[in-house]
Amino acid sequence: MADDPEEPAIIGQIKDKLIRTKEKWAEDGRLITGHQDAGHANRLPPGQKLVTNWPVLDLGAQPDVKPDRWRLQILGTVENPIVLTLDAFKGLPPSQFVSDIHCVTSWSRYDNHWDGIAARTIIDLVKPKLETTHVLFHSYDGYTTNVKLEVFADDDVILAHSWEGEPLAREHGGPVRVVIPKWYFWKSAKWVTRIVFSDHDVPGFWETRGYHNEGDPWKEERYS
Ligand SMILES: Nc1nc2c(c(=O)[nH]1)N[C@H]1C(S)=C(S)[C@@H](COP(=O)(O)O)O[C@H]1N2
Ligand SMILES: [Mo]
Repeated sequence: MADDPEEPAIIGQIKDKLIRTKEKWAEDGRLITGHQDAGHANRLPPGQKLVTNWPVLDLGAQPDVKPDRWRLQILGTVENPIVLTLDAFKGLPPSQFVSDIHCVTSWSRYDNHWDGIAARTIIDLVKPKLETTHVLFHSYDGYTTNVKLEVFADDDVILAHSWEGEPLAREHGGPVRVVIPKWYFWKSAKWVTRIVFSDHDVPGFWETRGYHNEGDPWKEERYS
């Protein structure tokens, strides 16, 4: 429905050329060093470069989601599907985590301070049914990305509304984004609006365009 504020229709404005370039990188296996660091001997995963700024990556649209219009729908194979307003979301028990960012385009950024609601808190709230194996995130720009339930349930995963003590900026996914620190950053959906629990895997935006289905930076799971 075009006039449904919860149903993003921005996907038509996305940067098709940029997406084609990244698909081509995936085809060519660009940035793959072939060196693994499964034991995390180094803090910086193979092929990554440390940055101190915070680059912005998107599909060409940065949805302007007003806090009072923001909704988070959590549905699928759960006992308690729920729709949260931003106030209700922020009323859940809070968590704070510090984590490193590793982007597949080869930059990493250390020690990011996040405030928000832990994935574990969300999981306790909605209670995934036994058959649940995967989670798919949907964003206001039409972006999607998928992870296994166990990846979402990891104890460092957060739905962040603040970074370095300030509300998360619009270009970085505010009001609320997902942060999955152990995976490349494309798995961390910005402007998240829907979390669908499922008994099967549904590949997301980049996962259907040549990116790896998992995304472990220590194994260089960049492309499929
Ligand atoms: N909704 C949405 N989430 C997204 C993306 C996007 O285009 N749309 N890009 C992904 C990619 S590829 C990366 S590297 C990070 C970038 O986050 P940043 O702009 O805050 O650095 O967001 C991820 N989440
Ligand atoms: Mo990325």
